[in-house]
Amino acid sequence: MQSIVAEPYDFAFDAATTALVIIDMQRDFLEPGGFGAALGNDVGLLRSAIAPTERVLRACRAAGMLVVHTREGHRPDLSDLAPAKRVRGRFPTGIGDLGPMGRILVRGEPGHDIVPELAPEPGEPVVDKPGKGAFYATDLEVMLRSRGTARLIVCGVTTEVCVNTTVREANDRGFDCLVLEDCTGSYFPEFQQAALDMIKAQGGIFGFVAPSAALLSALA
Ligand code: TIU
Repeated sequence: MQSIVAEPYDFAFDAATTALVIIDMQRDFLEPGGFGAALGNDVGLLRSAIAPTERVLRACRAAGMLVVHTREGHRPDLSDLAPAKRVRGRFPTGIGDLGPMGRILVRGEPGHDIVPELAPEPGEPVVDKPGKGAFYATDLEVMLRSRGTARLIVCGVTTEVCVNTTVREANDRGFDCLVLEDCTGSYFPEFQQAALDMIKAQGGIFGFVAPSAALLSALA
């Protein structure tokens, strides 16, 4: 076992039973003209997560860790899009509508792709999810359990939405989660801090939080 300096206390892990999970680092959330922008957000606030996540991705690949990528999005016929999710917000351009990067949050469209800096390599599982949590209506759990994965190192966007939802789902399923704070991002600076605090408070009620440098030095 190795140890990463984290809050509320050190996170013990070994490469064989730990997966790096990168949540929804998609053009739809990180580039202008996608879903994030359609919701009225400044996507520039999320882009600081790309470079540190790139470094973490390289280090975890070199350590031989399982790397899983997730993408939020829907089938082209929108048959997996709950009506409540489709209409929520009453925005003029919604999920399935045509935007500058193709149909918003629809699988196969340019906006649904992971940003080029973090593109999956052949053999790395990509989990397409219709919800905010990566365990809901996906095969993520069976993939992790089949490989003996016990703990997750989590990066991605947004911190209070899909990262938090996924960490809560993982925690209830018995996975130990470490969130790398600089590898996450929120459209709301006040939510960024609160979302990280919620994970590590109360003795790590949902998991652990650390800067990516702490993981990189443990793996070096
Ligand atoms: N809106 C927002 O903050 N996030 C999402 O809709 N999805 C994810 O967080 N991936």
